[in-house]
Amino acid sequence: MSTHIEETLVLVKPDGVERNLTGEILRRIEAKGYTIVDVRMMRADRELLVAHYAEHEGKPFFEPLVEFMGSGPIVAVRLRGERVIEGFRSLAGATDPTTAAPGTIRGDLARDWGAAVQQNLVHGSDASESAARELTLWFPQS
Ligand code: IDP
Ligand code: MG
Repeated sequence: MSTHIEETLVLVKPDGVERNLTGEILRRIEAKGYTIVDVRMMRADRELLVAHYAEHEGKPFFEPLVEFMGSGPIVAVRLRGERVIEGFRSLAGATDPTTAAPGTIRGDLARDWGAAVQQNLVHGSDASESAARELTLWFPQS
């Protein structure tokens, strides 16, 4: 069997920090068996957020998304494990928290609040290229 240990970027978004769900989210990650390699709490400036979400520039939810992500502290996590990119996306659940499956972070803990942007608690990189790019943005020193 070949191994495929990799790293991904997880963000506990401002709604997750505000609702005191950081511990619950990290608990689920650790219970699954992934390794937290590094963690930092920070407020992201616009430059970082625009770079992070570059793929969504021009979409109707882009500006509300950048505003929401800058509205409060974020907890950034460097996560390591076998197929962790795919595995964390599975733990997180679908983007829309209303229809995200029960058992997932978004499905159990998030819902639609009628805001312009989906407040869905977490971000997780979606591929090895985006993980590498995003980890450099959020953990420039490591
Ligand atoms: P992901 O976080 O599940 O990877 P993306 O499509 O990459 O989802 O979108 C980034 C973020 O933008 C989402 O997590 C959500 O907060 C927000 N978002 C995405 N699509 C919409 C939408 O159609 N309306 C409002 N907000 C959205
Ligand atoms: Mg995405």
